[in-house]
Amino acid sequence: MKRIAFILPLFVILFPGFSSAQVVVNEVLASPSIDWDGDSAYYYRDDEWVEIYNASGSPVSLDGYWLADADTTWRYAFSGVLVGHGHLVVFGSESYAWERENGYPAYGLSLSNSGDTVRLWKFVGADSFQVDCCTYSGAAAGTDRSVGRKPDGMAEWFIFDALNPYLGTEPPLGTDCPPTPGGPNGCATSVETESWGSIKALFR
Ligand SMILES: [Ca+2]
Ligand SMILES: [Ca+2]
Ligand SMILES: [Ca+2]
Repeated sequence: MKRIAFILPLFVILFPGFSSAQVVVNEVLASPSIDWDGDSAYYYRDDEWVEIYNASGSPVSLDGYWLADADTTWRYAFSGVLVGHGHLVVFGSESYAWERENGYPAYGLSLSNSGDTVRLWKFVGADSFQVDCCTYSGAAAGTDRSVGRKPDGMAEWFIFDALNPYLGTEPPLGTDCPPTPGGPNGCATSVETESWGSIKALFR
């Protein structure tokens, strides 16, 4: 027991920004104005989304992971396996379909545009506990802005506001990066562009 008690604080000291949960809420888009779920139609309920992320390097079974809103109304139950460092998005349309299928109040993810809380729970046998929780502000829920961890899985949150710049100085701050449902948070690296640039430079 003593050894565990020692290792944990050491881990926190070495990785102070790292979230201790294995699967975390990684990015949230509460106020869509475009077709984010790809069904060729915009709908305020269906095009909201929540991204989860496996912060570990190993696959995690998502059986028993449930998504809930501020007052712990169940919005979605995950299944399948999330690969190490993998991202998974739940759109409002999927949440709505799950609620209807399973007899829950059907409102989709129900992410308020004036600030809200997203909860990730885990059921293990008869036990259940909250794995992760994200409360966002109204500024972070501006139209087509997402709010999330950067880098993925870490403790610091930013606004991904390329589609609707957030100029405020109150954190979480804007990044000029676009929302990234299902992909790493932040601006995509331009490795390919840079490589091509350096090849061209050789022939100048
Ligand atoms: Ca909303
Ligand atoms: Ca849509
Ligand atoms: Ca993302």
